[in-house]
Amino acid sequence: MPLPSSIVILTGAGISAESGLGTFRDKDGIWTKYPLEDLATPEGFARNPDFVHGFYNDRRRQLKTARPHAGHEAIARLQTACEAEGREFLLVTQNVDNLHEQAGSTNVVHMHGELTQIRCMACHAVMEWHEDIGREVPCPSCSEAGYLRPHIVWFGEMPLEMDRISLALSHCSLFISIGTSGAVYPAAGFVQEALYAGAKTVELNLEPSENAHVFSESQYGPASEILPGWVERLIA
Ligand code: BJW
Repeated sequence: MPLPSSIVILTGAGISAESGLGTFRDKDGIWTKYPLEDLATPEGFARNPDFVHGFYNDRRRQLKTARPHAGHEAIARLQTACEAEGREFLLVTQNVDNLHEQAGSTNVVHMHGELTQIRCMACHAVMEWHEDIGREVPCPSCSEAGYLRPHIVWFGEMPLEMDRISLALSHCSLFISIGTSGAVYPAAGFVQEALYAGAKTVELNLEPSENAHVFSESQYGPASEILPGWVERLIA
């Protein structure tokens, strides 16, 4: 069977769980330990920037030693196979880590931003950044101190590259959702957009997500175990 003409993959925190990065809503997830409204909203950052910088500094440090697993690598292999056959392929991740890139994926859409980028609220420059940030750090672009923030999409903010995602969904023939609970919009609504386009919809997750009933095919288990075989069957 030929590969589908246009594939869109959406990944969430579950794909990075076996690389040691925490998920949000699972038992022991990040939002069970920390208050979401203090850490993932612009209002929380305005109230206590030191707390929010500390949270993202810890996660940026943790990312330095995190490595991709067989599931990330399988997605990168699928991209290579699609591009070799002239198929369209878009990987959209809600994750702010860079494990897909470490595994070899390219042109990844990070719709919720990236841990290794910062943004200046004074001059709006977005810059690569791998170290800790604090209020005392001046912006490398405009030299103002106190205006740097993580380049992360918090609740109430518009996710990034929505036009590119919507265009890909509008004509995709296969939509695959991996390691996401389906609790956060607009990402949770992508499966509906893919269905409107007539796509086959597949969920690969540890357990059924909030949207499980909408998918035409599903397989449940750890991403590192189920993805390699699923991708090999598609490529074969
Ligand atoms: C495994 C596994 C293994 C575990 N193998 N699987 C009321 C109704 C509808 C919407 C709203 C509403 N009120 C407000 C809204 C909008 C709001 C929203 O959705 N809120 C909900 C809580 C209801 N959304 C927003 O505000 C967004 N912006 C927005 O909507 O703008 C307006 C707009 C309008 C129209 C069009 C477009 C835009 C912004 C959302 C920002 C989310 N930010 C965060 C934090 C920042 C990133 C960071 O710090 O890392 O992003 S929140 C957090 O949740 C993070 C994640 O990307 C996101 C999704 O979580 P994810 O990835 O699904 O993780 P989990 O933990 O939930 O699930 C993990 C899954 O993996 C589970 O299913 C496990 O089973 C599985 N798993 N181990 C495979 N080994």
